[in-house]
Amino acid sequence: MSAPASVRPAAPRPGGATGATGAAGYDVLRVREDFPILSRRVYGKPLVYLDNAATTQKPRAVMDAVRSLYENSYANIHRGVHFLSVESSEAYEKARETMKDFLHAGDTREIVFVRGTTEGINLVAQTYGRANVRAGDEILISALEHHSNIVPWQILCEEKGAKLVVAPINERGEIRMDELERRLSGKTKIVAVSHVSNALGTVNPVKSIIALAHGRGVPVLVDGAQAAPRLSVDVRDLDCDFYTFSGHKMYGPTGVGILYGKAEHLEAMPPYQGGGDMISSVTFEKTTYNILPYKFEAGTPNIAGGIGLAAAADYMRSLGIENIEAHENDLLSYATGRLSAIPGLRVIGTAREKAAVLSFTLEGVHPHDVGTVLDREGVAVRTGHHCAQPVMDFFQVPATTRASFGLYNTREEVDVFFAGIQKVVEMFRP
Ligand code: 7TS
Repeated sequence: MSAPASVRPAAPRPGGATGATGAAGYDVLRVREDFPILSRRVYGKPLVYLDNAATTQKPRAVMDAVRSLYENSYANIHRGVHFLSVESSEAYEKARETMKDFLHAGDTREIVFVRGTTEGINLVAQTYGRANVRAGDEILISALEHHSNIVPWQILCEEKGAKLVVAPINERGEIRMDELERRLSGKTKIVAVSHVSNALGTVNPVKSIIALAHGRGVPVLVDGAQAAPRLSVDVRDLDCDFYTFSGHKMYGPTGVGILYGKAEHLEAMPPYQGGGDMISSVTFEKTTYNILPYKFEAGTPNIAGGIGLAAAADYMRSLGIENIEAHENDLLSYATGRLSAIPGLRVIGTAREKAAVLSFTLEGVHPHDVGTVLDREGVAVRTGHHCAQPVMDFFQVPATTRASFGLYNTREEVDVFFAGIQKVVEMFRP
């Protein structure tokens, strides 16, 4: 996919410490009021939460949806004829409908509730993968992937005697498309690639990757963990075979996420886990499986999580996904501009299409020290390898400091972050 123009960071605005950044009419100060935790102070300072790629804070709308379920409608779903069970089941299925719309999918049969991205990828590896991958086959990923889009495929390869093939990246942290294309072969059984890199923020051209793979009859799984919180995702336009993401990174609850799969694949795939709800009938001789999507949803699911996730999707749509994207891109370009003035600071990941993530190293200072000093200023960032060790290896750094922006961050917060880094420089540089 050639990312839409709005994915590209806008030019920094001069001076510009204003709450209302990004899209015209996007009132970030108003938005912040929806998130009670943002008024917390840490170490006596206002919280500046810049660890959104790890997880996002929750708006009242999400907490209210979960609370309302437990206060008014809670019972186990799909099993009871009683009033509350019917009401809970209806709310859960309505949540599925909301997530179908969020992804612009065509059918709720294609929307499977999972625990999160990690489970979505493992589900595909263990069902589609196990059924279709044989000794000598290949699975193609990119060098940008989070460990959860590497290890499940390694486990499958080990079991089947298949080979994990990796498309390399360039110095900007972009997938080398020519190299990816060269690695697509008659042996490739699936391509698995992230939509947005969590370590670098690179927005990958997934639509182009999917077209290339489909040209050779190879299905594609997209890890949308970092895309769902900020980009408008249209699975039919992308034509991806699988798309998966986590609720907690898109302002929803933990322990819930979505796996979208084309019905033709889901129909043909064996089940993932066995148990209640995923069956149609059970005898000791033979069990028949439930229809889609329930075939993949064994056991009592995260009922409140699913309903909270739908509330998060509704919340994001009420703000306008394009507005969120524009707002975050404004923050990214503003922050990139400010940080580039600091001597010895190296931005890791300078892709032309980039979203919401600013990873960097500071010469002579370990990222953990940067993170610790920033923490004392009330600024929450992530330091480490970000579960993407091969990316760190490529850039020959053990770790980076990563600031990642969300829909509620402001330019003033970027200024606090910048001042914190200046303090680090003063403390650690002779
Ligand atoms: N894929 C990507 C691109 C991710 O960023 C993450 C989590 C996952 C998969 C796994 O998601 P989970 O919800 O199943 O854990 N990324 C991060 C991160 O960057 N810092 O903490 C978690």
